[in-house]
Amino acid sequence: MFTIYSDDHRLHHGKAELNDGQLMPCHEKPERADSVLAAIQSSAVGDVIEPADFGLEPVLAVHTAGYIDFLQNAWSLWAAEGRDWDALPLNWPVRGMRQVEPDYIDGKLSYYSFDAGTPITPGTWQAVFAGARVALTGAAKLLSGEKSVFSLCRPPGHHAAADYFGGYCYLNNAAIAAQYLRDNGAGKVAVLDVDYHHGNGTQSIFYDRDDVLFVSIHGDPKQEFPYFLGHADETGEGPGEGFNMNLPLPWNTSAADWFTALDESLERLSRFGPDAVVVSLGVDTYINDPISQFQLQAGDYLYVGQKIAKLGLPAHYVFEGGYAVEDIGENVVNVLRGAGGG
Ligand code: SP5
Ligand code: ZN
Repeated sequence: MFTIYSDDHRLHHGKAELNDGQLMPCHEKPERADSVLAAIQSSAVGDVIEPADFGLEPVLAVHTAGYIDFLQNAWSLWAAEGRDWDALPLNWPVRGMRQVEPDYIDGKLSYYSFDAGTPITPGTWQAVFAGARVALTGAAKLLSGEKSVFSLCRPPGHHAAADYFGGYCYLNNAAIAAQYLRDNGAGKVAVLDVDYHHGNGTQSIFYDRDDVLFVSIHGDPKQEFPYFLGHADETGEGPGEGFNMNLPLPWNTSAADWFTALDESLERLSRFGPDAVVVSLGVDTYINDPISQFQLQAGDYLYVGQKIAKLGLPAHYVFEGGYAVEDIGENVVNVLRGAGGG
């Protein structure tokens, strides 16, 4: 199985996220991709290739022009104010406030974000645009007949919506890939999100559509980030009614209970009958993940890949979360091995 990877992810290396009431080193750091790449290179998963260029159009098929313009210019607007530390938002437009884009950069950061864990740095745009190219290259490979591919995207994407960033995510790589598949011949696409956190961005992008099914297994938003989306009663709207499925699970969920949810997800996915599946592959469901509370062990990830492969569908694995840097390489490789890559 091909892995698509670009070194440009290194251009995004945030200094700090707000966590437990303090600014602390970002969990989402370049070493995450190093770990996964090293594990792939030292296993028999397959070749690692560079992404191709797709321009901005397939990114603008998912994200608004205003948001992309913001991402491209945020750092220079921030630096023009004399700041040399990463840009972070400070407040948000909650109930009763208005959604009007401010002129000043600090206000724009607030308008286009939902948390204080997702810094914008000098190289963020270049890195996230490269990540989108990685995901698009993976999608293109699937369209040209590959059975399964892995896009080693960093930073992750599934928390990013059409017009906001957060949860360490800026561009929604999985959504960009799914939309590209739709626009280039796939009639129906399913997104299966197995990251520990709810893929709020992906859900919101496809919520009113019946051509892209979104299914997610994640920490119950009553307990877990992102808190404000991901409940079981979110089933889609308008034509999309019935094409969104959330399986929230409590803290300390065992591997056995998690796999029961996976079986249910795969059953729904199968019934949908998609032409391809995009897997938002987070391995923060791992028992030793530093910010998460599920209990999967390294060997369990083999079954994740095996069960998804049993669908018999072209599958595009897109890397999302997973913060136990020493172990995420092995966990990802286990998924890909299970899926048939080496
Ligand atoms: C892609 C992805 O996995 N994004 C996750 C973003 C989570 N950000 C919030 C993390 C809050 C962690 N709090 C843990 C407290 C432990 N002391
Ligand atoms: Zn996650």
